[in-house]
Amino acid sequence: RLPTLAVVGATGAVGTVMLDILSTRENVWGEIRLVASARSAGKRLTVRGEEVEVQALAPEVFDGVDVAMFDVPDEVSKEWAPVAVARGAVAVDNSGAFRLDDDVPLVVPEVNGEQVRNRPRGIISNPNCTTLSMIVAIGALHRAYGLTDLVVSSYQAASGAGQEGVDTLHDQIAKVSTDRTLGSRAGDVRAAVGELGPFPAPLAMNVVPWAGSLKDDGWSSEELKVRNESRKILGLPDLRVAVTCVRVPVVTTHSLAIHATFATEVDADEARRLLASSPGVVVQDDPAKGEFPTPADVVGTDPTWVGRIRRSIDDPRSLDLFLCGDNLRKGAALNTAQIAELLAAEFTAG
Ligand code: 2RA
Repeated sequence: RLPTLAVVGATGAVGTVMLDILSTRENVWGEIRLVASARSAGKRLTVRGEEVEVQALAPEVFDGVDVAMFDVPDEVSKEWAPVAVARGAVAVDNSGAFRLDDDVPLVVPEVNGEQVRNRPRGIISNPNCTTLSMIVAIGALHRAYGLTDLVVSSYQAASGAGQEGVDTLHDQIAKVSTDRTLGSRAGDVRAAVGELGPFPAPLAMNVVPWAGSLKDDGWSSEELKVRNESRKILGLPDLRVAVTCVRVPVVTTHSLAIHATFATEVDADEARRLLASSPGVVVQDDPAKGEFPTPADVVGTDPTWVGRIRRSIDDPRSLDLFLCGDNLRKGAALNTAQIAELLAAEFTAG
């Protein structure tokens, strides 16, 4: 018997990408049940070429389910993932509700896939999209050189803030696109865009050094997630991490500029070769030909794209690089699907 999968949050931004991913990857599932809030119940969505009716979230929808994926807000996961587990499912959760729980593994299959078996609560967490956009490449470099310090600046896409973020960016771009005088006086873009939506400043014609909520000492929740999740996934509880998260006027695909320091000396050509041979990573690094990853070229693809790989001028143990990853695919739905596939293999093997 092929295992039964429930997709909770099937109608959201990540849920929509999930249905596409489930329709194009190898089919390892028997029944796929689509679940969402009562508001979306009754809608019909296509997965694997078949229309499936969305069911309202309720304890009974988990009966007979082997794996339940959650792409819902933290408070919904917190309440409902344990319900799915109590009904016999393993929960794979893409919210922040359980990521730092010691009894919940935080899994990236290319980096620490073996951790899926270590799940005392029956829950496995999927990392935040910003961590996920870099961690496959960083994990490969860590295996070779032993990571000691990570300095990260993110360039995060609007879709990280959901459909409202995407709609706000498009609305703002439409409002600033015809006035060619804009961008030359302080406040003129702010006056032109009107609604800020989920962002604290205009996103069109701008960059915004903020994502998430305010935490102690001026750090944002997003910056702390990148630090704490990287430490947990890499198994480096003392890793020194400094992060500045910035939102940029890109619809989808997060980019990160990284300065990584290792225990041993590094070599840029060797790093390029080992990244190029790592599953889930593509190296695009020929600046003489104008070749490096950009979000506009990477969006819609699965791998982490890495370029601008340089050995630090001042420290032979440090690498500087730039990478891009689709925040809705590897950054969310794809990684969740990969974790679920590891579970499906367990169930199928009996
Ligand atoms: C963002 N990482 O980009 C968040 C979404 N999970 O805002």
